[in-house]
Amino acid sequence: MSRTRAARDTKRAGTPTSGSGPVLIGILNVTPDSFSDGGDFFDPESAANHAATMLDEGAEIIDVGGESTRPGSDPVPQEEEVRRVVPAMERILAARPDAVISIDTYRAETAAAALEAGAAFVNDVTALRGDPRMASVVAETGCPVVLMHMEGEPKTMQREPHYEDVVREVREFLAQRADYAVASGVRPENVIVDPGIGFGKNLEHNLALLRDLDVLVGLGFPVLVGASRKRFIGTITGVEEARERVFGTVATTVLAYEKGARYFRVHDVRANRDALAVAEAVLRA
Ligand code: HH2
Repeated sequence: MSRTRAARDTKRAGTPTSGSGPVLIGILNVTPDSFSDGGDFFDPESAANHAATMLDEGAEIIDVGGESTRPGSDPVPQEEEVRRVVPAMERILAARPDAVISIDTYRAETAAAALEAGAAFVNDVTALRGDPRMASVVAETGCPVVLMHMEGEPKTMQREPHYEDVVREVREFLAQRADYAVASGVRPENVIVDPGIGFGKNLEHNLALLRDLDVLVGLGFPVLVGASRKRFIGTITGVEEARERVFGTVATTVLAYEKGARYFRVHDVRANRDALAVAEAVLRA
């Protein structure tokens, strides 16, 4: 067994999904066009430096993505996605061999390349619908997978999203996708579900999902929330600049934690870590 593979398997066995308490996932967008930090970490060295900072600030997982899924974005070719994420991951793992890395992709080939390079998690915004081979890659590797709800696709998803009952529909979708994952050989304890804040949802939909997050927690899988710096926070606060939406983001993190969410995918690790530490202390007092 290669050293990378041995280290990776040890990490998978001890992934934070098996513990308790909130888990912060630091976002690393190796893209030129992400909505809040596009271009900032496009070269492997700045990506690795930023990952190290987020790990030092309290992130337990680094989520590496090579394609923006912001509203209106276009897909990038699969080979280009691999060219972006794998060198960044290798650089991170060379500097921090214990880092737990998640790969943010819906493509099986990209996931397989990232897992081979040492990733321990797959974050699939299409919940295994984007590529028919993704479920078997995840099942064969035995790694945790995030199944996210998205209505439509990034290019068009924010054009008048519509639901009869957004919470019920998202719950049903996630239950079905979890069933599909398990039927495809993914272990139930490796399934994480995510309402997909901002993915085919207007302000009202996002607020309903955050308010009723306990309904999704009731599915019995750990819940991940990715609200960091998103548009709806700017709509509420009037903060136009995405990277300045940290205070609004922290409010979503604390409320979601109180409702039972377990994973928090954030850009600003330190602010969310401190907020979660205080929230956890109060809830456990
Ligand atoms: N949000 C984004 C990307 N990936 N994955 C999960 N599981 N949940 C999310 O809410 C989520 C996600 C979008 O945010 P970001 O990565 O900051 O932007 P971009 O897609 O423009 O790179």
